[in-house]
Amino acid sequence: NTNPSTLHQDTSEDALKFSIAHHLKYSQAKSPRTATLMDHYNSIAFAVRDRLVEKWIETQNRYFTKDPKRIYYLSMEYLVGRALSNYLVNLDFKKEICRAIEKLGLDLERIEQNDIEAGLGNGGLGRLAACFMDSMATLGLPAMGYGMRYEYGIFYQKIIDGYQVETADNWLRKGYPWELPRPDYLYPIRFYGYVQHTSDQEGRGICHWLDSHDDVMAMAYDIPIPGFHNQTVNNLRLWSARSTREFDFGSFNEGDYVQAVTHKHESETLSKVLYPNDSNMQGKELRLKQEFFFVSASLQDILRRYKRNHSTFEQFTQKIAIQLNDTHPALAIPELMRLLVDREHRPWQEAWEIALKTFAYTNHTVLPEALEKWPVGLLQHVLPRHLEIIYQINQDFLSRVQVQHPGNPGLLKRISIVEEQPVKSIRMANLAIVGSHTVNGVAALHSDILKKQVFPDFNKLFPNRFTNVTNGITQRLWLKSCNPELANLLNETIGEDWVTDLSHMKKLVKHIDDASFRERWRQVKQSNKQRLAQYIRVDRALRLEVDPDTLFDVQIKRIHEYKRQLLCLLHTIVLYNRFKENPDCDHVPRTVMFAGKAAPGYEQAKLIIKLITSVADKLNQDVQTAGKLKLVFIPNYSVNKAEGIIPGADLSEQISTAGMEASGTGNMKLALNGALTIGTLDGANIEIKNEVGDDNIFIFGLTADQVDATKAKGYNPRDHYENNPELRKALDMIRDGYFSPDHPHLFQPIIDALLVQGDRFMVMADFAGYIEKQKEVEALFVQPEAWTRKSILNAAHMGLFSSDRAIRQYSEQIWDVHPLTE
Ligand code: DL6
Repeated sequence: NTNPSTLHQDTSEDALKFSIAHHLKYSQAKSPRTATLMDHYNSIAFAVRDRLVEKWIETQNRYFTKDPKRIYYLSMEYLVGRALSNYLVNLDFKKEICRAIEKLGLDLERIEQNDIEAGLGNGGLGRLAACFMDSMATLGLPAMGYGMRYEYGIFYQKIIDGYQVETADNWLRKGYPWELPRPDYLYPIRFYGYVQHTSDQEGRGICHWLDSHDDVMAMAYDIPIPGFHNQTVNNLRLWSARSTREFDFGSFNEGDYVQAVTHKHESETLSKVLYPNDSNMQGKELRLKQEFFFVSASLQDILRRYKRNHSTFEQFTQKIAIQLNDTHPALAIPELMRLLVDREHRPWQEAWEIALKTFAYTNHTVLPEALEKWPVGLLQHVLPRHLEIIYQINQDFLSRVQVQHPGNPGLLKRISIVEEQPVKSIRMANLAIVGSHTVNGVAALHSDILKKQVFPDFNKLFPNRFTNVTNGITQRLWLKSCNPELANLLNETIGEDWVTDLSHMKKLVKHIDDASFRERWRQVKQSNKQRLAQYIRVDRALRLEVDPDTLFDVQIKRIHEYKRQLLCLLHTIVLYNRFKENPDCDHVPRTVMFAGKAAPGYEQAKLIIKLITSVADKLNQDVQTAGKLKLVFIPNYSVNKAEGIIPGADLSEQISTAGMEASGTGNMKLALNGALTIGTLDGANIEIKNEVGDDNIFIFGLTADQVDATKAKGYNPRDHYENNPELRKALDMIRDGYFSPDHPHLFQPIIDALLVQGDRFMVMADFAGYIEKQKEVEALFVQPEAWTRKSILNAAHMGLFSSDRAIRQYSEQIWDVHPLTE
């Protein structure tokens, strides 16, 4: 097929071959002789993209003509992972493209090594947004994601001398063939200046935002998001900062050319880099500007689209739902008010009613240090009009409450959007709650804690506002794509429906007594473990021999004290000591694996990485324990690394202090791939336990209530140290430099946090229970049949944890947005 009008829709092997060759020549200007792997990658990407474009345009046309209610998902982060492999999962011509690539004499595996990974997120929150985009398209929902096109995504983690060293992730350096620049979607974003109020001839107030400066333009880049084997291709629109000067050639001509170019450079720093903190609010001016930049561009774009079909705002809330992914986009609330009141001249009250019916807010953390607060002084300086609007929203809100609850200044102080002490600040969570019709947590326990402990006053004031939507993951990436052997076994055993309806996994229960099925299940796991072992053996940063017959014990997530990598590490040291003291003991051989990044400014987390790598150095060289215990820190954890590790895991470590992990989603990915969980009653672990049954999960430790009660009683972590000889020995080794002979006091801050500063995350209190549970894990692991049964049961009961279910719940219960497929 060489007919240009139909070629791009033709997904036959021949047409794809033709397209790839065509793009090599005409998009890359290369011949097969001079082409690099990257050229081939780009040619394949363009051939695939061509075939998405047709459906992409059709989908957008359908939305335009049918004008359904749309959901706009606002998120500062999207951790989408590798592009080509991602697209291949959902395309209904995967076989054809693979064959076309092969016929052209190309090696897909090598080409995929060049696949570009967009790391535009820190961790759970960003990966959730990416899973949600996949589910929205697969369900055929009229949805659009808005985010930031950071030039540098999450930093690249190297381990040098055992320490984390960050380098910049310049993911765009070779171009990104999947995105389409849209220089025609361009919005001015203003900063600074001051506000002046005047009135028009009829005496109505008019507000002027004057003398703004350092303004920038937001330019759109679009990335297609195809649903799985369907007709929907949604849009992920990411904003990039451009200098206003670039579009104002006059100023170049005014004289100072160099100054003008310098200014251009400075304004473009706005979308340069993703802030690498996932649980700590830093209060930096650049971050505030990024948040506003992204929100303002998205809202201007949403309004422009709405106004194409509507001349009044009457239908706004029947056509538009906006989900705020945490408070990072919460400035959308005052920004929508500004656009409606100042620009569209709608009365304040009408604008407020619109805003309230439009926004919903998802909270992702209860850690106080992660809750965003912006100093009033900074807001006044950067966004003077928005501060006024926030004050007005707060005043209206507090006046209403005062009428309902007179004489309660304590209440007003607690719920106020403005915090007076220690630094006068805007509480973004309070703003998001007051300005949203629905607020949700991301797991049952988390939503409960939000209602009862974090925002109890709001819950009383707005009893119907708070709800729960437990997180989910897309099985297309986290099973079908990352674990093809297991996917094939499932297809043969229960059919392929699980790909779009994960509840079908429960059909596996019927096969649990089939010994040959169990054998095949084990073989799949073993083969995945071998692949993982091979990676660890050949990876240049690791080069370590690990035995795939050992128990693969995995903790992969951001490094944070509340996630308690230390607990897992202490257990590893205990095992080491036991093996050394009693070489004949019958402990099960293990390979403990960690992976995760620490926020660059989070010293304690970085020291934990150094401790892990130091223990690993000692332990992996010890001939006495060789073959029994290995410890691996896999550097630069990313979506792609997770895809490699998860299918090979036996044991999933989900051991956060109860009450602190909002949900977790790694817990779901690992269980779906047949790992058994050792975990606390925290986040979604509780729901996983309810689904898989108490006998199929290893639960230990204090509950969230017990954590509070223990702290209230006066918790003394030293008691545990003094009364538990194995714990004491492990800590003494760390303290006395056993793992850091050249710097004996290197790890003192870790010891101090546990024993001197009160052990905020209750590592000591949960230690004994954890160690005991690990014995149960071992006892089961030596019975492969019993282990396999539980592994199958875990995967079988993961139906609830599909992001398809989560998105269905959001769309029906919160957004009132419905599939539009034709
Ligand atoms: O909801 C997604 C994910 C949860 O699964 C994790 O439990 C939670 O820690 C994470 N939160 C963040 C913090 N961001 N903020 N704010 O990433 O969200």
